[in-house]
Amino acid sequence: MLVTGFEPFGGGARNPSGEIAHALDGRVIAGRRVAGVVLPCVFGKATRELGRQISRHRPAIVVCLGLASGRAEVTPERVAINIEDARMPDNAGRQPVDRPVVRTGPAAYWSTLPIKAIVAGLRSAGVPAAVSQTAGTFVCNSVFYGLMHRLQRLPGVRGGFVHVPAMEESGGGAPALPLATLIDAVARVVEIAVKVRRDRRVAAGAEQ
Ligand code: PCA
Repeated sequence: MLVTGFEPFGGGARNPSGEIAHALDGRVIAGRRVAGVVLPCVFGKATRELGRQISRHRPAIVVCLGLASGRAEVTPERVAINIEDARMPDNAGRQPVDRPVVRTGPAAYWSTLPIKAIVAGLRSAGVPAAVSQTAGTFVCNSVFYGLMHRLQRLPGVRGGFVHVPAMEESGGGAPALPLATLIDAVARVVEIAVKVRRDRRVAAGAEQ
């Protein structure tokens, strides 16, 4: 199992996604050892680092995490799109506009995580959750697309992306959950991803 998060970006002091990955590093969930890694919030560099970590750990499942400030729910992403379009600079000052992630790649890739089962499992544990239909066009979507592009060559390895809300510990006015709740939620996501191979067939928003 590989779980990744990001370093802080956009002037934020902390990023729950990286802290969750760090907290889960070395844990055993559903019999699988988790490697937790923090990626730089830099277009291209983050995806290359993810690739190195996949080669190193040879995971059966990859769950990439990112912060979606403003969202109140844990949101497994349905689809990665082949575009980078940044409304603010990444941590290296890069700000691509209308640039494909992979020049010769298809328009989009679907997550191969059981996103509906994940939403239902989180809700039944009392964690607000919803399927998201877009991971945006910043570094998170770029890493998600790069992940799914790479997994085309690794049959049997499943993966996807989950955005998390801000954490209460950061303060500020954004909707937020305690970091401990987010860590538990992602542990549950990992467990569901291991156990559920065929997703539930129920419309997004009607998972429970
Ligand atoms: N969230 C940003 C990039 C890094 C992160 O944690 C995003 O949603 O693209």
